[in-house]
Amino acid sequence: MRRRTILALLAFSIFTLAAAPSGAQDSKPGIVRLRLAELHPADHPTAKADYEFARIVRERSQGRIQISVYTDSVLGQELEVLEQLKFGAIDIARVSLAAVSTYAPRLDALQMPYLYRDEDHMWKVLKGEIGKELLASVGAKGTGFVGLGWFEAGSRSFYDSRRPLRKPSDLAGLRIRVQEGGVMDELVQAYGASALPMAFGESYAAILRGEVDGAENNYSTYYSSGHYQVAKYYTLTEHVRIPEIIVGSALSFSELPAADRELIARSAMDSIDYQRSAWRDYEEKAAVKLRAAGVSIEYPADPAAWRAFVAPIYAAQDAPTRALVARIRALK
Ligand code: BDP
Repeated sequence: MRRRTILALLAFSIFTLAAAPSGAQDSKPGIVRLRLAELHPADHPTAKADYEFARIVRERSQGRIQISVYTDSVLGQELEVLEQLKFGAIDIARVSLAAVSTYAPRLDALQMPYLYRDEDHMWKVLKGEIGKELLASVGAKGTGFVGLGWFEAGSRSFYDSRRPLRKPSDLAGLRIRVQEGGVMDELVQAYGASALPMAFGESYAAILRGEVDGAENNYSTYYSSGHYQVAKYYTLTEHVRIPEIIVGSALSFSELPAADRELIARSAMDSIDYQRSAWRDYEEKAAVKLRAAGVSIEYPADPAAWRAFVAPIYAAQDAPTRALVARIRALK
């Protein structure tokens, strides 16, 4: 409650400072200052790539467009950040695609469990026609957003505080934190567990207090968030790849000339390779640190048993989502 009040005040004060388009009210004429919200700490590969994105933008604009990166959720949790993007209090956010899918439902297709053959397949989708169409759907009239680019987020797996999850029925009866927005609740329920949607920043305490038994996330975030300290059984179910997305505020962007909007969007796409390589490095380091911390990391003995639950989730999607899934699957 108290935290929310502080956040609301913070949002308000930022709003009053930034009600005018960020650049236009800068004291130095011609300088455009933009704020980017990031949930992760500064050494997380995704946050590092935010800085790289800001560097590229600054370099290409010869110092004219300056993006300040705010890490560690200081500007709010993801859904709060998206609300602030709508009225231009925040100009850019790096968030999980699941959060944005609340506003751009076509993104549901990218959250289907066991969708891709592998990481390269996902990147073929994101960097190709489908990725372009989906970024456009994020920027459709009325959403309040502009879709700028994608980042890697590995694959997500389940972890819990009770026991290794050796087979799907080990999840039965557990309470699992899921992202707010997105379709992961359907999968968790299919495995017989209860899905508790919750802001990411609240999940560590919720596991610690025993309000939930576990959660699901990628290796890097499981490590960087310290969740491994309170839920030490990590089972590599690798049930979904949910990429990160970089979104702009349609309001802030409407104040920029088209050339600047293009420069920023191109720079977001051009920071992907840096981010993917930072991601790989960090994942390797996280794996070593997790093992050293005594975390139990197991591959399921029978991966097919986990996959056997997902068909009804695909079948429950609307026709446009199912059509997109078919195109994704057909992409070689
Ligand atoms: C992490 C994403 C972050 C999400 C978080 C979550 O990087 O954007 O908010 O998962 O589970 O992997 O909410």
